[in-house]
Amino acid sequence: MKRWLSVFLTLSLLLGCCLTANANQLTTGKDELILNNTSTTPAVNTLWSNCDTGANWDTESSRGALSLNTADPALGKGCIQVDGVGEMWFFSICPAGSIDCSYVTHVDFWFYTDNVNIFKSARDCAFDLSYTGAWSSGGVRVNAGTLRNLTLQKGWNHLTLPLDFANQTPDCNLSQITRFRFYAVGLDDMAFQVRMDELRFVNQAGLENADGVIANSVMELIQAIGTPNSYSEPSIQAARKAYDELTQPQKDLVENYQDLLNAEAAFAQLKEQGSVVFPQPCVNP
Ligand SMILES: [Ca+2]
Repeated sequence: MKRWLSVFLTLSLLLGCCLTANANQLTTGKDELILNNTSTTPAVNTLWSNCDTGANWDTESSRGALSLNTADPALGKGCIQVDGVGEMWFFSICPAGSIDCSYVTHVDFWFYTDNVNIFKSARDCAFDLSYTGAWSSGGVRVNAGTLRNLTLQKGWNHLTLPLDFANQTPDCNLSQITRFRFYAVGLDDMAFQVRMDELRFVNQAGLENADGVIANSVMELIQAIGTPNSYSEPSIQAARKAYDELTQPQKDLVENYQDLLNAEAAFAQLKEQGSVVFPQPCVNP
C-alpha cells in the first residue's frame, strides 16, 4: 500500500504543473480506488450472437416456434424470430465460461415487435441470466419494471437494458453464465411476432467506446501478422477482411493500418519472387 501511495504521490507531483485540478484528487485514498477500478474494469463489448443462424437459440413456448428470419433482420444476414400466442421466449444455453459477465452492466440487442404492448400486457417478463444450470429467482436480470417502462415502436427497436444486481443470489458467478432467457408470459390470447438480433453484453466503458473496442480487435489481427513470410496469406487476408468490414469512424481508430498495407506489399513481393509456398505438414525425422 505504501508503494502505491508513493506512486500516486509521484504521479500527482509530475502532473501537478499541467493538471492542477486533478493533482489533489490523485493524492487521496479515494482516487487510488478509482485508479484501481479503471485498471481492473476493462471495456466490455462482447458480441454474443449475431443471430445470423439459430445456433444456440431456442424457445420454451409450447405455443410458438423459433425460426430464422433472413428477409428482414436488423443487422447481418438473419435474425431469430418467434411467432407465438400467450408467451414470448428467447432462450439460450451457453457453454460454461463462454461469457464472462463479471464486468457486464447492460445487455444490448435489437428487438422487433409487431405489438408495442407486449411487456405492458404481460403477467411477468424479464431478461435473466443464470449460473447454476437452473433458472434462479433472485439472479441478475433486467426487471419487469424496466421492460414495462420501455416505449417500443412497431418494428425494430435498439435496446440497451440495465441489469439489476441488487437481488442476485449469494452463489452468483458472473463469469460462469450457463443460460439466459428473455420472456414475457401471461399474454392471454395475444398473438405476436417478435425478433431478436445482434445480442451483446456490455458495460458503460464498452458502450462509450464501442467503436474503439471493435477497432482494437482489428488492430490485434494486424499485429498478429508479424513479419510477412510465405505462410502469411491467411493472416493477412483475415486482417484485410476484418478491416474492410469496419465503418469509417472505426477505420479511423485503427492505428496500425499502415502495417497491414506494408504486409500486403511485402507479401505481394514474395509472391512475385516465387517465394510463396503452400504450408507443408510437419514430418518427424
Ligand atoms: Ca444478424
